[in-house]
Amino acid sequence: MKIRSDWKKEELRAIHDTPLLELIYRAQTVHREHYPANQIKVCNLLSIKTGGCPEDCKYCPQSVRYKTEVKATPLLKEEAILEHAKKAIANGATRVCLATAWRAPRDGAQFDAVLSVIRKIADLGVQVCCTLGILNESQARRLKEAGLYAYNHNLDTSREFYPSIITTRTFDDRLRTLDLAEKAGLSVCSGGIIGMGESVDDRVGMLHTLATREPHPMSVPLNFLVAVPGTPLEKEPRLPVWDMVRMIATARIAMPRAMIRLTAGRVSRSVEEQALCFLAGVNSIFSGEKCLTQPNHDFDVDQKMFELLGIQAYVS
Ligand code: SAM
Ligand code: DTB
Ligand code: SF4
Repeated sequence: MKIRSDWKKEELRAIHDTPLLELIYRAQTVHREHYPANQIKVCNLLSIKTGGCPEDCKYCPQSVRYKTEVKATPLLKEEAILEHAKKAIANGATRVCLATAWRAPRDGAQFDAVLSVIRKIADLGVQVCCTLGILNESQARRLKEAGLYAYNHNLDTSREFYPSIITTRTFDDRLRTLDLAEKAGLSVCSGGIIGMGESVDDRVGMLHTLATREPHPMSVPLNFLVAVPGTPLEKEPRLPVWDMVRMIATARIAMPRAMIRLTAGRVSRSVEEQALCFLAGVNSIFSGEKCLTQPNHDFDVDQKMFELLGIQAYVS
């Protein structure tokens, strides 16, 4: 089937609302046309600069505005980052993603240190991704020159709901960074969070923005909100897995070639729930003991799940 970037919001809403079993069947059918069955890409995340962020993203325990257990720490040393990356590679990760609690990188010693470590991790033979906030053109270019493979920058939610979640930067700022990353030749990774109190129209709206980009993002991370104590969203109710399954399946059908990544929130989900997500079109996860600041399944736990489900690590 042709890859489309001309989706109407109503079409995506109709797909999203399809009876569940038919929706999963459709998504799995599309999945198998574009990707091998039973294979999941394993990525690994590392927060290289934690906490102390000036932004006000209501879900985030790293914002200085909220009183959470996260302590601000300086940029990790290169050796510590490399050691972490080597361990992830030894455990089967084929992509390592480095994250900083920054609004945007500031040019100078810290950004240069990030460029240097990207080069060294890329030399280990793995895809390197990073998520450093808002980029300008020269930063995007220098990241590419340093050997960066992908840039992660999430839309997080719909254009309409966005101001209820973040006020310190706009939805259009986000789109601009994605455009710059793409122009610099970086693979674009962009998705969002569900379970923040948004409506179904907001969820579909976010997918619509992603699926009408040309080309589509190569990776679409979908996070379950981790409701962290101290953040304004700490009391948000736990989301039924069916909501995530519908999002994943709609994303898979609308963006058949994208890697759909099940990201934050897996630790509080059973193997059965995760298997439903795989069936609906997920073909990538983050593995390793931490997401950024919150717990995640370590490699051995995911390995057991893979054995149980007969899944192999997808190498791309
Ligand atoms: N500071 C940079 C930025 O925001 O662009 C990069 C790191 S930021 C933590 C990366 C993404 O993590 C956010 O856009 C959001 O989608 C996700 N995230 C952060 N906290 C989360 C939470 N509590 N639950 C789910 N996803 C979360
Ligand atoms: C993404 O979409 N989710 C990851 C990664 N990209 C950077 C981050 C999840 C963070 C979850 C909360 C925490 O661990 O602090
Ligand atoms: Fe800062 Fe990123 Fe957290 Fe927003 S999501 S508060 S920009 S670290």
